[in-house]
Amino acid sequence: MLYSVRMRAAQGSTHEQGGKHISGAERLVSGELLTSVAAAMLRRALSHSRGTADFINLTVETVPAEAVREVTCLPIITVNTPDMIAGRESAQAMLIRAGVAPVAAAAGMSALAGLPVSLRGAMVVNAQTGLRLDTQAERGVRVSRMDIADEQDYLHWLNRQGYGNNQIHLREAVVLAAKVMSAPGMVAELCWSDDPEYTAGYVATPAAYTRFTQLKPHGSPIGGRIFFIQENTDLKQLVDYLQYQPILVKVPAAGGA
Ligand code: WAQ
Ligand code: MG
Ligand code: MG
Ligand code: MG
Repeated sequence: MLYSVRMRAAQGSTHEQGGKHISGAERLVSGELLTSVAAAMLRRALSHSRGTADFINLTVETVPAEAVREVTCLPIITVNTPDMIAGRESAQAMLIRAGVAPVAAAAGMSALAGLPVSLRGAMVVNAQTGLRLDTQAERGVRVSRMDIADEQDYLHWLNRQGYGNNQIHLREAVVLAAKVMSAPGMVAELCWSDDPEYTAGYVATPAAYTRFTQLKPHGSPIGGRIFFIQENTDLKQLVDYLQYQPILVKVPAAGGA
């Protein structure tokens, strides 16, 4: 038996009543870790760079171990971009190489760049037309029920590539991207953080998780994600998979990166 632990925190009022999204997190852990993981999520909501939460929703649900599927995380590539403009150009080019139509890549990029406030989840966008398919407005689709299969293996794998212990954004994003790219019909993902001090973002494709060191202006509290999907994808099945399919992410077999 595993536990899905999900947290969402807002300021001003609840998310539903228009409060400002502060922080969210999702884990899939064993019973021994449950209380410490839940406590860490509360701490995170109460001391976040986006502000202090005054509404926190913490949800714990059991997940049968038989339902869990394993996926392998993507190789990580870092591209040092001199500024945000160069970063966005490179990211857009990478989306197109992954099979997103140029018009859809451009539409996605401007949708994310033009957000008035952060989304809490991701926009799902048609990779051919660039049209947004989910109807969830500022909520977006929130991926959950995923985690690292073995924390020590994962930290070693990251360390060997020069990604240290404190890179919590990277650690979480690599796990999320692994689940997202394993979903049926997924073409690519584009992301940058809503944490004001965190300018890096990434494009995930079936081949790699490519980070760009600057995808948004330093100090901007607006971030989000876009999932570009194939035209004929069953949207309900896809969203179900992203929200409910329990996934544990393992590192590539030794010998790989
Ligand atoms: N499911 C769907 N969308 C999500 C989720 C989720 N579980 N978590 C976050 N988002 C969306 C939401 O719109 C947030 O506003 C946005 O992503 C950014 O979330 O150095 O830290 O947690 O390699 O701030 C990327 C680069 C960091 C890491 C991303 O995102 C690296 C990051 P944050
Ligand atoms: Mg978050
Ligand atoms: Mg996050
Ligand atoms: Mg954030």
